[in-house]
Amino acid sequence: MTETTAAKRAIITGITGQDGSYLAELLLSKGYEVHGLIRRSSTFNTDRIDHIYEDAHTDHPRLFLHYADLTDGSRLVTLLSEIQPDEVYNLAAQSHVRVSFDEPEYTGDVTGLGTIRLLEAIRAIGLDTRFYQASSSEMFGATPPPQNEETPFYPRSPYGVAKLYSYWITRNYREAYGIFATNGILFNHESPRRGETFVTRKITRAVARIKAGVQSELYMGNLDAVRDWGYAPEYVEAMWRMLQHDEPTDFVVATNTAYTVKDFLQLSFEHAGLDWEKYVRFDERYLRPTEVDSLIGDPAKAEQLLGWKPTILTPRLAQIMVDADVAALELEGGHYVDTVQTA
Ligand code: NDP
Ligand code: GDR
Repeated sequence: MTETTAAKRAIITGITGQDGSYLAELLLSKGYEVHGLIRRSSTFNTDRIDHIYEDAHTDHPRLFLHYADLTDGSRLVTLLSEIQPDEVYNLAAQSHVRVSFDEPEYTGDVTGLGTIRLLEAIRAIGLDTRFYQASSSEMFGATPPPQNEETPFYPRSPYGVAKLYSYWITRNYREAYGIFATNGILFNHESPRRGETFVTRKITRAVARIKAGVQSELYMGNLDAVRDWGYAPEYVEAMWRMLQHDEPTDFVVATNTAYTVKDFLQLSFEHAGLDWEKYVRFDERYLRPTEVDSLIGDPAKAEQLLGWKPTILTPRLAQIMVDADVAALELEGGHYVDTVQTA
């Protein structure tokens, strides 16, 4: 007799985002049934997952999409009780730091209170599930590097403050109710799927356009900020490993390397044979009222307890992203649609 084990069932909030799309791929490759929460939008917003979507009418689909929003608590209760997931990955957020200064209340509602709505749904239903919270190095803010799990927090934006609420409420529900709830404190991680208004993608997309002759200048803010940039597909592997660990605890995920925005400009432009100083201009609208000067993470705990180690570091990352943007532009025949960028 053959023994069959039921596939694990996971919910991913933020499945249409950079990380959600890579995590969905990873879980599907491991045999999971994946349920993604998506927002209703007036235009399609599933570009990053279209290649893995299976029509519900096909035989045995394993990816299901449900309309939901982190501001709608009753919808979360309904969905969680219907789906009965083994694992919940909370990746949804208003995730742009600069935008959080423009929309602080909304950011608090989604990026902060959204997490308690999910955790309350789990508690109220009495679900036996494992919970992953997408915490951020932005919580360290003004505390100097290197940062690890013991470093004191000092957030510097409405986004960072909202993430800190989510971090603590995740710990509180773990301690108060015994929920298997884990914080992954992830440092910046990028990929060709990175949103176009984050600094790395803004740069690599501009490099492709400048090389193709469809853009002549790139307006930027603070070039001196130091970041620890890793590769998103490797970071979603760390998320999954956290929920397979035998006990819930919090982990820093980072590469322990440091580059400035200026370094990233240089690496990206040079890869395309261009001199960044000829094209980059300053625009103060890209500055933040309070900046996070330097984030460099120490991932020793993740390496020791999860066996997780990054292999793609910033110089290679810049090349991967430039190559992908150059290829995407060629595919579109050089006619990249110009979009309005205010962040
Ligand atoms: P993205 O901005 O690419 O994706 C955010 C996701 O959240 C999108 O799917 C978005 O939907 C969804 N979302 C936004 N608002 C709501 C809402 N009100 N209700 C439901 N869903 C919503 O982020 P990343 O993939 O880069 O990051 C994933 C998570 O990890 C985020 O929480 C981010 O803050 C956090 N993080 C990211 C780091 C990074 O370097 N990338 C580092 C540390 C933490 P839509 O597509 O419709 O906009
Ligand atoms: P960050 O990422 O704020 O670290 O948050 P972002 O790429 O937006 O900025 C990184 C650094 O670059 C500087 N910068 C600019 N940034 C943008 N976006 N646009 C510019 O033109 C520009 N010029 C200079 C910024 O001032 C900053 O110092 C990201 C997000 O993914 C969060 O959700 C996540 O939690 C953290 O990383 C870890």
